[in-house]
Amino acid sequence: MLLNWAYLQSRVCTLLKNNTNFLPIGLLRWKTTKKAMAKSKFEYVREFETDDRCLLNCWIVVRIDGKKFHTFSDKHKFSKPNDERALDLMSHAGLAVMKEFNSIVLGYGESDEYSFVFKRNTEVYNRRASKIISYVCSAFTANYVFHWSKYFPDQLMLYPPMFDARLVLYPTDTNLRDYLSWRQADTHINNLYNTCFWALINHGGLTNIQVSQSKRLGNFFSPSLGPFPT
Ligand SMILES: Nc1nc2c(ncn2[C@@H]2O[C@H](COP(=O)(O)OP(=O)(O)OP(=O)(O)O)[C@@H](O)[C@H]2O)c(=O)[nH]1
Ligand SMILES: [Mg+2]
Repeated sequence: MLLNWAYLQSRVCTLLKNNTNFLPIGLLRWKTTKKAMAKSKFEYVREFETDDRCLLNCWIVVRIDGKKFHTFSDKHKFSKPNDERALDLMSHAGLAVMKEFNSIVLGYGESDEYSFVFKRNTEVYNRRASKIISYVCSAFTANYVFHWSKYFPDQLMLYPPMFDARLVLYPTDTNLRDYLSWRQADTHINNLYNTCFWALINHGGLTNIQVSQSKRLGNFFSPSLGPFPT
């Protein structure tokens, strides 16, 4: 049946190509219907769509972040504080996004998040925010899931991970640099905290609760425990 339909279509095309005066009545009717549909009384609903074109001459930054990765990392037995397989998979997905969008000039990732900086004069998707956010987020998520088994050959993916995404515009170079410094400071603070936290549990013999209840992690580090891990 499918084959016949394809055959008929190709026959019609050949006839049209060879004879410009020939227009089968069926095709004519189909064409008119399509045109009429495009201009239907329902067309007005398009007016409800908002123009979300990003302001010109601004850096466009999209940041994706894993949904409830605290739970996802526990269920999938990520090692603490940093799981190299998980970080490599994030970087693989990040790189795939950068290959997909030529106008991304910088990517920066930590933990379950990744930031992508588009060059300020990019015309990608006519700078439409919703298109950019949704494509980046779905490209990242799809790649994360698609390449999971390469990085976690012995760990089945138990449920689909999700990522949110936001788009922010930075009008000056200083703003962009400060944004990146902000994310970098976050990496540094979180890593220092997590490294100390898990060192106290794994090597200091303390419980999760004991460490959590302490106001200052530094209080725990005594000569017997050795210096702060670096
Ligand atoms: N063990 C382990 N956990 C990680 C690793 N990378 C990320 N995580 C977890 O992912 C969390 C990411 O932090 P958030 O994004 O603030 O928390 P979240 O649980 O994802 O919550 P929402 O983003 O608000 O949905 C961390 O707190 C860790 O629990 C890793 O390499 N190892
Ligand atoms: Mg998260």
